[in-house]
Amino acid sequence: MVSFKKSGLIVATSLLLLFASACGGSGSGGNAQEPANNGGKQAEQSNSASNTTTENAKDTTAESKQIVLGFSQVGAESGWRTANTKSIQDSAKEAGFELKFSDAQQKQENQIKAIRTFIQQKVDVIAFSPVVESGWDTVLKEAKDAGIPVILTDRAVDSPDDSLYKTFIGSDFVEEGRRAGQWLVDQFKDSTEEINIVELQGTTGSAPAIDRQKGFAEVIASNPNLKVIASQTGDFTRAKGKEVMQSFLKANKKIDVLYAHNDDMGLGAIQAIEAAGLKPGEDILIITVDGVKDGFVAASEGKINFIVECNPLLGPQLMQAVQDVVDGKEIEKRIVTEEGVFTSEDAKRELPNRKY
Ligand code: GYE
Repeated sequence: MVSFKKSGLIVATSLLLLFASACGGSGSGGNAQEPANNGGKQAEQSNSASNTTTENAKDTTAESKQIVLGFSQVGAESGWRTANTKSIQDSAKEAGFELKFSDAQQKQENQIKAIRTFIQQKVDVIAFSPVVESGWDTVLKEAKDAGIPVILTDRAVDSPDDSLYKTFIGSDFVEEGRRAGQWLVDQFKDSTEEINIVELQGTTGSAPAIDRQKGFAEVIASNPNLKVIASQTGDFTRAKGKEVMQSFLKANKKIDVLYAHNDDMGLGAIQAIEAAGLKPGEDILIITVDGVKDGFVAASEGKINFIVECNPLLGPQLMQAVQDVVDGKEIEKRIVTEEGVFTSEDAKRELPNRKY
């Protein structure tokens, strides 16, 4: 096993809390100025608003008919997802929207069905977090033809036709992978021995799994000693994370580092590592992504060494985008969320402030 360099940790710690560094901004802006096409819905709405008697004549929007938002969620696979769902439900309530919420249980076919139902119900806006990147063009065209604007949240689609959605609100997953890789590169910059890494990937074909792998691989390539010796999906769940880590441990004598694409898989893997009589965070260094409370607890105990934050609280930004689309305002084609990174030391400090 590789001894963990404390000095490196301290240096990393002092460099951290890079909130809003690479993210926080408006993205490329390439098509950012594309006018929102509301397919005639806005006209309908302002007509009905003008028929409504208002107490405050100036505030016509507040008197408009209630906005109906259809939202298709991936599932309930992780702590991140639970926090994301709550954020969406709370923010819709706060915004005064009617939310039609559908849980796809991690199945694309369920999401497609839900979107078709929303189209039939003539909701004002459809938002969804696509479980995988591919295979959305047909149903998105159906929404477009029905004049219902679509907003992507959390995960992207790989469709070349970006007129099929108004915006994509979410993290830069490649950057998250790079941050994970950079921490590792920094830890082992003076090391001459081979470092064996195992990787627990997220759901196969999902944007965060593809991008977190890509960003990580890109950065660790700078040090040929850093070798990914096994990489398999754990579907973003604790149970699968544990199961796959067990098989990694069986098949490989020397594992120095675990990179898990989310906290939940990392937490499952910790159970497997402990059951094998090893110390997570010492015998095997652990890097995860998300930063949910349970991840923070494990990090503050030294079992996770480094967490790359991925913010699930997308509700307020989503509701703002929904309102803007309904109002016919121009919105950015890409809205990137702000996030940071945390070592065990940071996690100890931050834990009491963690909201999810
Ligand atoms: O990291 C993971 C969840 O799409 C960003 O999905 C999200 C990911 C998150 O299951 O925990």
